[in-house]
Amino acid sequence: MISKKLLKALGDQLNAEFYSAYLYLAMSAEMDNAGFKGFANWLYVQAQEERAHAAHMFQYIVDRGAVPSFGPIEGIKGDFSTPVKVFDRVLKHEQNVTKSLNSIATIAQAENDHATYQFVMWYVNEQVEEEDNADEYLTRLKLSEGNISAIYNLDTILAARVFVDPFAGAAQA
Ligand code: OFO
Repeated sequence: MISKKLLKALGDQLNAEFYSAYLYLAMSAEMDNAGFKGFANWLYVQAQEERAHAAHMFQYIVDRGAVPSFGPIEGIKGDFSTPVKVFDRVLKHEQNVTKSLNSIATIAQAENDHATYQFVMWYVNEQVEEEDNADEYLTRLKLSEGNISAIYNLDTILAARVFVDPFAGAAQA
């Protein structure tokens, strides 16, 4: 049986994963209309990944015999008019996500809920890559500022990203 405290934390994280998907879709739309099709593609794929994170978390909560609360998903605010502004926000956002996942792991550990600890550690470890990607692209964009061909070069690289379900092959109830 999952504790109320852990259920609340996982439910909030489920909401946060949907918020992440929403955020990345908002950024993708802005980048697409600003002519950066590659950044738009990367962000759209990121939104697909966030929805997969949410679906996996939903299934875990249900498999533990619980029902998450479905609170409202926060609206998206922010200035996403340039790639630098977008990736600055992506990095900050992912750093915050890492903090909340770490705090779920801490609660699970304190409650000796090893299953939830192990479950959430997949997300914690995934954040290393999420932060690293955002940091790398932000650094490259800052170095390229004013050099449109360098920015378009990165845009072309990110256009190649395709969605791969991170849980493909994982057992689903
Ligand atoms: Fe779900 O990993 Fe980003 O936010």
